[in-house]
Amino acid sequence: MAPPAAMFSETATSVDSVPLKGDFAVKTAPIVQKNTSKTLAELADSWEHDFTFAPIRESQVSRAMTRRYFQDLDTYAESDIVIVGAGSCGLSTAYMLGKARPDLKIAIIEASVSPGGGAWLGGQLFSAMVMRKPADAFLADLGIPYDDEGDFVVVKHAALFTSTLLSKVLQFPNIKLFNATAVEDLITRPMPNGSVRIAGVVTNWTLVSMHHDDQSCMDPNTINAPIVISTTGHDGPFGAFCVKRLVSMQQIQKLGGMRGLDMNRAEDAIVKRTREVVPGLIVGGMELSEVDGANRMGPTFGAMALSGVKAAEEALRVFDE
Ligand code: 48N
Repeated sequence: MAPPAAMFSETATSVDSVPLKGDFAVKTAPIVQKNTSKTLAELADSWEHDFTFAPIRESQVSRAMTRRYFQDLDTYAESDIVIVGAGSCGLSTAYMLGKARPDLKIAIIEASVSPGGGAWLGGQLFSAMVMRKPADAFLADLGIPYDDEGDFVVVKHAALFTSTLLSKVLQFPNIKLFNATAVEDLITRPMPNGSVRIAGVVTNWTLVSMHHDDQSCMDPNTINAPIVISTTGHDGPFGAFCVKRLVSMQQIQKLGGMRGLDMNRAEDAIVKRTREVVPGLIVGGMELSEVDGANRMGPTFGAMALSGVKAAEEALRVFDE
């Protein structure tokens, strides 16, 4: 049966004869791809000759993307662990968990389109990244080269750190990154003593979350998880989100508020105090400075990496309890 002409553009090309899936499935002879996969060297000889991409129909691209995205939303609707924030601490946490527990389903929710937070590019006026020892152990584990300056090491560009870490995290089959997606609330369950335990997150596309005041509020998506690890940093439009929400839910009295810059005090405090702040919610990275009133450390990132290592340990301790 010839497909209805209306479906195809007037200038039907070989692309339009590509079989369509679904309601418009049309039986046509399989397209014999002139260009089966070639080596780059072979391609170099083809530009002026027979170079062409394999045919596609736009709907195939959309279906390839949306099928996977909505399958992921379905798969991770029940997660084992949710990490809020894909900055240096959140990604370090995910890396440690991905290595330790390939059996756990881990969802990372990142409000920005681009992951990395302050360690990507935005948080650094100067591109080289300093980490004080012993955080060089984390860089060595990742296989990231650095200059050894004695008490500290220097990665030549923060993007080398973040892109290497991000690449490793995204290659774990049990980890899914939902970027451009904001956690806009927490799922709670009542505890016997009248407090609550955190049992997941409420998410929306970030642009929707940012327009609650001028658009009708779009009903959110939810992810159930016994453990949420919040690493939402200390500033920015969504900074310290989860701990601020704990205050507004009256689960913690008030925030300590981040103190002035003192590298030596700040980095030890952040790593040592990475912990489960309320049942089901572990806080790490600079979000913690808002809870405890820790100092800030400025452009040194060892505490973010090691807070992530500790947050992963805390999550597995709670998970295996
Ligand atoms: O990089 P950040 O802000 O947070 P950390 O804790 O991973 O790293 C902090 C570090 O970059 C510093 O601040 C350095 C060390 N400087 C310290 C200083 O003294 O100035 O990453 C947080 C990520 C960001 O990518 C946000 O977009 C994201 O979390 N985020 C959220 N994602 C989803 N839902 C939310 N509600 C949300 N809030 C923040």
